[in-house]
Amino acid sequence: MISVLSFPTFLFEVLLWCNIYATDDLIPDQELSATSLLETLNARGTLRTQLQVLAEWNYKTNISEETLKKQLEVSKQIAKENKEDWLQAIKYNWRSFKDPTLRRRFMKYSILGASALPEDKYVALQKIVDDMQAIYSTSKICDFKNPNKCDLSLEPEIVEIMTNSRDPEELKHVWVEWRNKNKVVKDMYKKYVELSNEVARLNNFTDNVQYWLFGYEDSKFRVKIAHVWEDIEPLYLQLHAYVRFKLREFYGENVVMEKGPIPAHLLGNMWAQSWISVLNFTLPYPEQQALDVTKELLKQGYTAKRIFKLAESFFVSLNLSAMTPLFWKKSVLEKPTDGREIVCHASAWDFFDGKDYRIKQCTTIDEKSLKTAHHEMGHIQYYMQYKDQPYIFRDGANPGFHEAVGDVMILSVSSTKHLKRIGLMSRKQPDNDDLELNNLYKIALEKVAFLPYSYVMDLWRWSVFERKTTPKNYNCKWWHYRNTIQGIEPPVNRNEDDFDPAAKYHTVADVSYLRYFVSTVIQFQFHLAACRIAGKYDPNDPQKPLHKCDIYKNKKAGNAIGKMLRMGSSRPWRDAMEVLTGERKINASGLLTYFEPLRKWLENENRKNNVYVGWEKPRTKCIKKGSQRRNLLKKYLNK
Ligand code: X8Z
Ligand code: ZN
Repeated sequence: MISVLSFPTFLFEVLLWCNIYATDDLIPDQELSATSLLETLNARGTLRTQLQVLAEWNYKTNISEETLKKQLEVSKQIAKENKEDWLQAIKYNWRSFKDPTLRRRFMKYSILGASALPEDKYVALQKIVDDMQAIYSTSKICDFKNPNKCDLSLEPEIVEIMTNSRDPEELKHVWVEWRNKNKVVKDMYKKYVELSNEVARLNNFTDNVQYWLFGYEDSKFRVKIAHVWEDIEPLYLQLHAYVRFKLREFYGENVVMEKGPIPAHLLGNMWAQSWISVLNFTLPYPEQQALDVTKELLKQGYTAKRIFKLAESFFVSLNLSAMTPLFWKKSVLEKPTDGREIVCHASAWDFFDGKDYRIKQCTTIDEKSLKTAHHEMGHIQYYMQYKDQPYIFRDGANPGFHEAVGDVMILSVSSTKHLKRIGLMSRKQPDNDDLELNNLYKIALEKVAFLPYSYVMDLWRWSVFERKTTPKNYNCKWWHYRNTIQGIEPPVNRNEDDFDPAAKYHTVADVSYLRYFVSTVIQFQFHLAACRIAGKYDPNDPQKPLHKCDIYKNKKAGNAIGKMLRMGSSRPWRDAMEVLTGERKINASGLLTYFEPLRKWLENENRKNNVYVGWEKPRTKCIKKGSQRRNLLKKYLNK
C-alpha cells in the first residue's frame, strides 16, 4: 500500500494516524482559539436564527405588506451579521485542524449562502421568492360548473376537485386554470435563476446545482441517483402500464390512449405526483374495499388536533419524544377563517430554543392530511432529537433524511395490522392476501408513482441552473422530462407562454426536490432496518414480509432511530445511515423488497391482459418559441 503513495502523502497519512493518539495538551493554539470562536458564533448564530425564523413565521402565517417588510428588514440585518461571523471563521486554516468535528464545524461555517450577495441583491432575491410564493399561495380560480364563483383556493377546494372529480372536462379546467394563474412568475423566475447562480458562485460553487448537491457530500451523487432510478424504473413501468389500462377502462379509449403517456389531469393530483386518489377504481381486487381511511376519520369525528395527537402517539410508542406544550399552543393546524392569507403548504418549524417547535398545516379531515401530519411531525422529532448539537449541526444528515423520518412511521401506520389496531380499518375485515395486495398497491400509487416526479422536478431545475435550458425553452423542456421519464402528457397543448413548473410550490419557494426522491428510497432502507431490529421482518420467514411490518411500541427500533436522529449533521450522512441500517449507501433494495409481491402481481396481470408496457409519442404538443411565432405569422398571412 505504501508504495502507491507519494512520499509527502505517506508522511501526511502517518501524521494523521499519530493525531488519533494525540492528547488534549497537544491541541495546537489555533484549534483552541478556533474552539473558543465557535462558542461565540454558536451563541450569536442561535439567537439570530431565532429572530429570522420568527419573522418568517409571522409572514407565512399572515401574508401582508407589513409582515413582508418586517421579514425583509430582519433578513437584511441577519445577512450582515452572518457575513461578519463568516469573515472571522475563514481566517482560520481549518482544513488542517486535527479534530475532525472541529474541522466539520468550520467547513459548515465556510459556506455563507445567500448572505454573500451585496445587500441590494440579497433583498431582491429574498423578495422575488417571497412574491412568487405569495402569488402561489393566494391564487384563486373559477369553478367549472359555476363560472361566476371565482374563489377556489388550492387548499382545500382545488385539491378536493383533483382528488374526487371523475369528470375529465372539470379536471382539465382546474388543471389549466391553476397553471394560468401561476405562469405570471416566469420573469421573476428568470431573475431568481440568475441571482441563485450568483450566490453559488460567490460561495465557490460553479452554479446552484453544485450548491444544492453540496449537502449530499458526494461529487458523484447525481450519477448514483440515476442508477438508483434505473433500478426502480422497471417496477414503475409495470405500475404505469397497469394504471393506464385501468384508466382506459374507466374513462374510455378516446380519453386514454392504449400506448400513450397518461394524461396528467386524470391521476387524482394536480401534479400527478401521487396517484393514490385513483385507488378505488383501479383496485387489483375490487371486491376487497375497506381501505378508505378518510371515511373512517370522518365517521369517527376526527378533528385536526386529534389527527396530530394520533401521530404523536406513534412517536411516543417508540420511546421518541412527545410534542412540547409550546407546540400545541403555537402551531397553526387549520386554515385560518379570519380572512388572513397564509402559505398553506405544510411545513415544520424549529425555533432553536429546545421548546418552541411548530407546524403550519391547513389540515383537512382525510387520509392525506393524516399522513402529512406524520410527515411534518417527523421533522419536529428530528429537531427535538438533535437539539443538543451545536447550532451548525442542527440539521438533517442530508436533506433526504429530514424528509424520511415521518414517512418511516407512515410505512408502519399504513400496514393493515396497524390500521386495524387504531380503528381506521374495520377489525371485522379478515386478514387475507387480496386485501394485503390492494394495500400494497395503494402504497405504490403514492411511493412508486412519486419517484419519477421527484426526479423530474430537479432534472429540470438542474438543466436551468446549468443554462442547458433557457427561458426560451423552459416549458417545453419541462414537458420533455415529464414525458420521457414520467410517461405523462398535458391534457392540452402547451407553449412557451405557459410556465408549468411554477404550478408547484417547491419551484416558486426555492426548495430543492431531490430530497424527496432520496427520502422515498432511504425510508425503505430505514423501515427494513427498524423492522429487522424489532424482529418483525425476516427475509426467510414468509409470515414476516416487509410490507406487513409495524414497529409500533417497539422501543428497540425506536431507540435505534433516535440514535441516528440525535447525530444531526455532525457526521457525514453515511455514518448516520450506518448507525441504523449498517449500510453506507443509498440503494433501492429496501423499496424493491417491500414491493416485491406487487411487482410479481403487476407483471402477471399486465401479461395476462396483453397490456403495453412503456409509452409512445404524446398526443399533445409543446410548441416552441420559434414555431409559436411562425404559426402566428402563418395564421396572419392566411387571413
Ligand atoms: O412538501 C412536502 C411536505 C413539506 S416538506 C408537505 N412534501 C412534498 C410535496 O408536497 O410535494 C411531502 C411529500 C412531497
Ligand atoms: Zn417535509
